[in-house]
Amino acid sequence: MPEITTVQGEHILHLWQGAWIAALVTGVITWALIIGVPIWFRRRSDDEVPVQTRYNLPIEIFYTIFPVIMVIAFFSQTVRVQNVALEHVEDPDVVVTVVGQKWQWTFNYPHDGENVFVSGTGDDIPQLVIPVDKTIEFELYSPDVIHNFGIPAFAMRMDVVPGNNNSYQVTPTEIGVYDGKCYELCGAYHSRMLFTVAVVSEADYEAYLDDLAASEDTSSDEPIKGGKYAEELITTGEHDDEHEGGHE
Ligand SMILES: [Cu+2]
Repeated sequence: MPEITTVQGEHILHLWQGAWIAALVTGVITWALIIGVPIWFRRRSDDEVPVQTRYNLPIEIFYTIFPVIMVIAFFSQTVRVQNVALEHVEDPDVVVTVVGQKWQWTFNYPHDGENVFVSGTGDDIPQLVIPVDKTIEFELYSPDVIHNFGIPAFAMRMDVVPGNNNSYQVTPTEIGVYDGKCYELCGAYHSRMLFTVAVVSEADYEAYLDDLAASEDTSSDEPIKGGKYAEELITTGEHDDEHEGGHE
């Protein structure tokens, strides 16, 4: 597993580690029985027939109840962590509108009542910039097909479904740059739906938004939720100026 750098991701990491430990303990006991029983209870001589036990009530009760307890434990821990991972606090510090379009990402940020954004192309991998130690909500939009917005260092990903606006929140705890990509096979250039995430200080975050707002190419009234623009860039290498909010 990569080093996990969000509050929510820590819970997911611990669930994964706990599940592996529980599964390995079960595995070791099971392997010991599979290998050990034929050795311990083998026929040792022709005169001596092994005990022909028909049933053993305590063992049967044990191996009925114990797996049920395991299922309950796995299930309840999964639900508990899922609730943490999907928790939505009422007032996230930042709401980023993430658009997965064929075949790149657009990141929209609210800034002084306006919208600023970056939009990637197949050749130009975009960077998502978010402040450290703040709760960030990603609102996921797709104008075309199902994509999946995932960041391994956050131990989180979620489908981006047209017409069904999914969202999740993260609280990054460490400044750094992390990789992200589309995790849902979405067409010809799926493999180029890469992006990076820069977790920065709040001052750097504000400065970044100011930079975007300074250019008409990266600011707009409303979040850019359409997708055609990036598709054209990939297939023709240039874009048509008719599309609003485009940038070079
Ligand atoms: Cu995709």
